[in-house]
Amino acid sequence: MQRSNDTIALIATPLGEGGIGVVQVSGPQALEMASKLFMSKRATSASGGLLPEIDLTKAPSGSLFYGTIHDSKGLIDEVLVSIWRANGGPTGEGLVEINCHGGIMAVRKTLEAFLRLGAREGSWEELLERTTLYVPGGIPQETIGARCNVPLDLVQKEAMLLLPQARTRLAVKMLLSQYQSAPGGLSHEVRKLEEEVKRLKRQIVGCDTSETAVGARRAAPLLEALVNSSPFGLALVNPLKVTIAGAPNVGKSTLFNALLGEDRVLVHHEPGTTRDYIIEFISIEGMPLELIDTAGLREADGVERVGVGWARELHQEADKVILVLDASRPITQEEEGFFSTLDTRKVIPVLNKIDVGATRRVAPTLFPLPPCEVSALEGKGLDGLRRMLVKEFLPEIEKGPHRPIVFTQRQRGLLVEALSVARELPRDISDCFTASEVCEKLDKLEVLLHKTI
Ligand SMILES: Nc1nc2c(ncn2[C@@H]2O[C@H](COP(=O)(O)OP(=O)(O)OP(=O)(O)O)[C@@H](O)[C@H]2O)c(=O)[nH]1
Ligand SMILES: [Mg+2]
Repeated sequence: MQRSNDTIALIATPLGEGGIGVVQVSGPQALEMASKLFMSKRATSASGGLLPEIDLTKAPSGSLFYGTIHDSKGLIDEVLVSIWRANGGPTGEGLVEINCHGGIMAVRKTLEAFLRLGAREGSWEELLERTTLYVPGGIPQETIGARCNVPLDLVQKEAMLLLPQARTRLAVKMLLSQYQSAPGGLSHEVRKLEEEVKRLKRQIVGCDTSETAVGARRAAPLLEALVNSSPFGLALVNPLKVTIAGAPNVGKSTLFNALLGEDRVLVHHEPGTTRDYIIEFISIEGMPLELIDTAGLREADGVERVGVGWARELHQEADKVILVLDASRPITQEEEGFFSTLDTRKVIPVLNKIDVGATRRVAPTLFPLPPCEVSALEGKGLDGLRRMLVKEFLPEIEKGPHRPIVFTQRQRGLLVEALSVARELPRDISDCFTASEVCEKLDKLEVLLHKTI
């Protein structure tokens, strides 16, 4: 692994009110700098004379110390400091993590103290760039040297960068699974394929070209399975946008609150109550969804007109639109007018207020899907609607998060390309391909697989 020769320091937690704030320092000078600023509590609270000060530069990797951080002006904060040495630490170089009290001042001043000693202010992405394979629970003694200082591959870095934004437990599990690079993860699967392509390339010299080509063609179904996992993986990390559309007063906000499980937005019997749009995240079967309540669609004036304009734009951009109809009254011409402006493929029709009386059937030709019958007020029929919202992901959810799953557009783009190259290879040995044609395709395949991880 290439070592960086500067030491970076950064605030790893969001600045603001909170219990703790963490400053991380990584690089060849990290431990030395920390030992200049840190004073252990053992040295200051001894009952029978002072104990010798702890020397962080000599302390064992993975140890944690309680004490204080000082600069030339005096005490900054009472802290916990953990340290890792180059060998066996997550960044493959000295790493110090200072757990300060939360808030802005203590964390900022601690960072500044390191910057004054020569550290450069870095970013979390930069720290990740230096991060090597981390084995939870520590690296077993016998594998030290073999496994430590293995830089994270691209897939692992992407997983780490996306983890803080994960909104559901399923998304976290999926990302951790891909991060661990163990069998069953995306990197592992792609690396295996790459090794196989390399092996076939070596074999092609002095061997039957057609057989090699047919062997390489076996990559196609594996790549296809990876590409097919991408809608699920992408939706786990980039929640689908779901808007709630409909005429004023049909119960959009009531439904929004019911799906969210709290009274987040104002509900009123007067049409035109919601003017702004309101965004909240919900989880259905572990799938994160961005749910957006909007103004009721109708010809309006003034502020309401602006809200209706926004609503129309949001429905255009949405991945899915829950179209709410009022079961207690017939569909109006105005409603039919805006139905025609929606992309019917993404519409999930919902017939609300079924508690009021006999439900009215919507013409089956109007939308590809039959409407979900619900009472947002009484919470009836909501499970059916929830299932409908994640219908296409149910088989993937069933298979679980611990398998190779494509979760970024970058990975998807490269694997789609690799799949099309694999498909160009012959299915059986009767197809005539020259050795140089097969070699060219294997080269392309190898490059694409290599770029993915
Ligand atoms: N009986 C019954 N009433 C409902 C139901 N859902 C909503 N309502 C009532 O319908 C009225 C309008 O509800 P809202 O949720 O504010 O309707 P909206 O579509 O958001 O209306 P706008 O914001 O004006 O576009 C309120 O009086 C609700 O209590 C339902 O399932 N059954
Ligand atoms: Mg409303």
